[in-house]
Amino acid sequence: MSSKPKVDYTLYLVTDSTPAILGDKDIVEVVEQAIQGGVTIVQYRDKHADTGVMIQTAARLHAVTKKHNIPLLINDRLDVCQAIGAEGAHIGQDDISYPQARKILGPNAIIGVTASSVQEAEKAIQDGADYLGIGTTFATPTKTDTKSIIGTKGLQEILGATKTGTATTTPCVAIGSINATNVQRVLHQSAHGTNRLNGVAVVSAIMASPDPQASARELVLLIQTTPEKYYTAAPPGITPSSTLPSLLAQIPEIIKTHATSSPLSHNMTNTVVQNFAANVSIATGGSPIMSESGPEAADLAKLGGGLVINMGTVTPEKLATYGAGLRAYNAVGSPVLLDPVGGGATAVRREAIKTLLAAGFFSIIKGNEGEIGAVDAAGAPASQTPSSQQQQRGVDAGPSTLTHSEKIARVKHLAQREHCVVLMTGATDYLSDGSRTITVSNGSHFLGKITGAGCALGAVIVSYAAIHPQDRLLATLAALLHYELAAENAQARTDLVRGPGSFIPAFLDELYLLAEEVKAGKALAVEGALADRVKLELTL
Ligand code: 3NM
Repeated sequence: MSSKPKVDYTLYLVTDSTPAILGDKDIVEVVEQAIQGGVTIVQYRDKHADTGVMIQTAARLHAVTKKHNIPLLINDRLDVCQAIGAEGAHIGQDDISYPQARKILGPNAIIGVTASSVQEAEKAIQDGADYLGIGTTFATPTKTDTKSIIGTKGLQEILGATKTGTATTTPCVAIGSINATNVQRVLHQSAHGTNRLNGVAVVSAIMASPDPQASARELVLLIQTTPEKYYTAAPPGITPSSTLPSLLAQIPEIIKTHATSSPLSHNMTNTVVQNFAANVSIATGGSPIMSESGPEAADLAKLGGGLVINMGTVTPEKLATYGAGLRAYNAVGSPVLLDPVGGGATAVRREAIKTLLAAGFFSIIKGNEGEIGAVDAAGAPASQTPSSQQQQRGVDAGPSTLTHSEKIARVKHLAQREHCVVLMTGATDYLSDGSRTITVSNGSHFLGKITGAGCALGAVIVSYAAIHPQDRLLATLAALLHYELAAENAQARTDLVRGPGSFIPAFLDELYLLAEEVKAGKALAVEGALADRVKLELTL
């Protein structure tokens, strides 16, 4: 080898020759088709074959990769690498050490190292590895002896550490159950600031595919189409408003669009609030469906609405259903709101939050202070002791333990970590997308005296998020203001409202009336009328 080739890690194919994955296809044909589909680097990995067979297969593969000008690396077996003159090798933590491998293969070989933790990553970088294969991202039947399943949180932690550590630019690819349904969210959720994965490594998504070329092409397209298109508060090319007057000016139009387009509000919600949440959604102009069927979610996700996952009465069976719903909506890029009801109350709920955060991407996370604290703690990197873990009593928020500036910091940090919109409800609501943080001090004290007020708000937010994908923070704000101004209007009806019981019907009326008036151009649309009524503060 004359000099080290420059490597494109975008789509890294790791081969597998077992019948369960390769079937009766020819490995060399599969690899060639995959390269024609866009694979940029290939690793030959075979844990079972005899050395002679490995050398033969590797030589055939090398002929193909050389023809397409793509590097071929050999997993673990430096002897096979040397025998056929491959461009390099990939070594795991239990294989030969990196310095030994470098000594054997020489300075120009590409040598990658597997890392499952920040410590392993830092060590490999210090040693001088050419790239890191990080994971295992998600549990995979392709490799069952994996040591740790680190999820996108673990990837994010490693990407964060490799950036701040030795200021390295060592490329990183993630591996473990990555496929067309999750590749964009893996790329999005693993990002730590501007430090991102350089690519993904896959086995079964291509090797087990009946059409490896088409599968590779689809993956490359997904990798190259910015995931932000689906997942960020504001998609690429759109600069969201960042002043209060400009945000407020858009709210009447958003309320009007919502009230006239009947967006679907799909609720996988708790049994206590289903009826109330459905009525609230209808009153605002939404079209609610309270379906808790995993198989049905894929069809419902195609209807352009949003999904609420509300853990209020979570059970193991429901958790599986939530996962199916989450995947279905993520696959089409429609919004999903997590309402981690009672998230800090029991170990089961804390675990449920962890499972859900690992299972997919939430566009909006909404909860009271205790619940947001539980989400913060559940997704914190393993190396950090979460400061936000607090015991919650029942599903109520409990007494606040944070100051105003701590609350701002909490929602902002969580929004940045999860790359989503976070709403922490309370007497003052805190709303953030990680760069804009808004506090809202409207509403009615009666909202704290009826059950389901928070859950019903989720049902409203998600359909607002569906009709205003340009800016999901603003969509959430519009939903929140619709909700809280209607609550104020209801409370003001002292002729009708004497307590929580009579507040509920008055509130439904006012949600409906506010939407009707905005539709008719009467309420809130008059210059300044909205600004006069809401108490907002924006922190950038
Ligand atoms: N290494 P699939 S996981 C080869 O975590 C390999 O280091 C892993 O296969 C690691 O894309 C894995 O089919 C298998 O899930 C990945």
